[in-house]
Amino acid sequence: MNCFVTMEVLNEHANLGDVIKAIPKGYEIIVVDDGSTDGSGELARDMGAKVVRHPINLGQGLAFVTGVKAAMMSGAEIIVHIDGDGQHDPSQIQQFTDYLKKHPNIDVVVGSRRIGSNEGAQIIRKLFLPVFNWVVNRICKYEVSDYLCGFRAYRVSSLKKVMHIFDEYYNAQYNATEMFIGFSYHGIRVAEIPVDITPRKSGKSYKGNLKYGINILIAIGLSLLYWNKRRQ
Ligand SMILES: Nc1nc2c(ncn2[C@@H]2O[C@H](COP(=O)(O)OP(=O)(O)OP(=O)(O)O)[C@@H](O)[C@H]2O)c(=O)[nH]1
Ligand SMILES: [Mg+2]
Repeated sequence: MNCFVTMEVLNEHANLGDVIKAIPKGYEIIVVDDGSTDGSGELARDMGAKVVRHPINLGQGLAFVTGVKAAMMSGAEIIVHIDGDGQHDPSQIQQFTDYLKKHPNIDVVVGSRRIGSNEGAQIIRKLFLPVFNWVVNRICKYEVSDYLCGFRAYRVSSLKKVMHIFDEYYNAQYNATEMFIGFSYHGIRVAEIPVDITPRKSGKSYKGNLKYGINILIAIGLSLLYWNKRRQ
């Protein structure tokens, strides 16, 4: 199967080299350079990744969409998404693709920091993420423990069913909620595996806590409206 790894980077020069180096052999790598000014894109290109560049910063959610489109156009069948900030362990990529290969009835595998280790998280996130997770599980009828974890693998066939949501409405930074609600409307089966999240070695999170929480609430509301409208 054609397996791709995609990631978005905004000024991650100090972290990106270690991430790319640790990606197992056999995966095509697509890096979306989301308007970096520190040479992140050039570094990725020098290390053999395909780089798509946004000349201005559009946000992680939109950069994810660019990465998915680039991978689809290159013939991807499975896409593993990983952050470029070094918080995920690239050696775990193979566990995601192995899972999909062994379980033909599963379409999306999401990493879980709650069943893995989560020393990289801020306390406030540890408190409110389970609440959002509970709400989205009730809506989707999934039983995942950490749907907002960015370390995931998708069959491209499942992404094709939900990507149109980003043509009509999008949140520049976030897209997990929209996709998961879409997956559930399409009967797409989701499983989870434990992953380990470590603190960033360099730089700090671009996402604040209050802004993050409010945006997820907005995403839940708008996704419900969007997907319910399509059902009628
Ligand atoms: N937040 C943010 N991240 C971006 C953007 N463009 C690309 N990224 C990349 O998206 C990845 C995740 O960014 P982070 O800000 O660390 O967000 P996160 O890891 O989802 O959340 P934290 O738990 O707060 O670290 C990194 O590789 C960033 O470089 C952007 O506009 N905003
Ligand atoms: Mg991060």
